[in-house]
Amino acid sequence: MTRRSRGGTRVSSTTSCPPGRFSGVSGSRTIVIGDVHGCLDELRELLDAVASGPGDRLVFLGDLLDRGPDPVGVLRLVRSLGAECVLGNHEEKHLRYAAHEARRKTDPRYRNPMRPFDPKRAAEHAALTRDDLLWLASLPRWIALGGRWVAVHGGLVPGLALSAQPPDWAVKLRYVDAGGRPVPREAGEAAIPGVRRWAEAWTGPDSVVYGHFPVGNGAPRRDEPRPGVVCVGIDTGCVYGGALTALVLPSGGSPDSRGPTPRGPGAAEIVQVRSRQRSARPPDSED
Ligand SMILES: [Mn+2]
Repeated sequence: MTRRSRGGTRVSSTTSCPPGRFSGVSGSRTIVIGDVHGCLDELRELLDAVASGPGDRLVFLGDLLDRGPDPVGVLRLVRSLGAECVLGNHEEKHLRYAAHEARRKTDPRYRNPMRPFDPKRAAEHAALTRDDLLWLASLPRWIALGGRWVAVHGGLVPGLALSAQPPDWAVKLRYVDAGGRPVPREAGEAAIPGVRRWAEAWTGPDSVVYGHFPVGNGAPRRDEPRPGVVCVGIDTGCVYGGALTALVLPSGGSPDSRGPTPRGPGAAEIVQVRSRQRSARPPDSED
């Protein structure tokens, strides 16, 4: 992996790549961006750094909302760019909250069973328009990117085709047991023998870019569970003082663009900007 500096932006590549090559690439790229969590300034800086143009496909990995300084601003920017996005567990939480509140308004005896949002999150939820909520409700759980890449927020259950993936796990999966079955986060953190990250057990055939699981040192996590099949985790904890990360796939293409010679995962590039947030540990209690 090579790495070079360009101003405040760290650019690295999964292949050795001649200097200046990146800035010469334009159009028809697929640019995948990790968990933004309200970090609007860093998102603007990252979009500048990747110099996304009209020919590029822009895909977000979910968790646009909550925690950071301007979640609603991030949501509006992503919508205004016409970008695609997979559903994150934080978007899913706002949708569930909205559904309970809507029911409560028509049935005064109904109680919203969810833990109340803290005042900041409640204010942000209240700022979401009907169109924002409809957009959130339209988000898919995974997106086939072409070139044998799939984008998902949490993870994919090994051994299952995309069409057979359990939708609830797609937004929150972290660990699987020795048989490849999903287990709760607590089981993964209890160091039970055989339990490991789903990406270490992923069976392919697609390579996967995912978010949700913050990488401690700000560098993306790369697993290659089978030869030629890679899983790249790009939640580099921007809201916790890490970095905001994009995976740039030069071939890009529409979901049905898999040709007979798909571009291999090695062609991907990583672009990052440093967080402007104060460092903080990820909460233990919330998926
Ligand atoms: Mn998440």
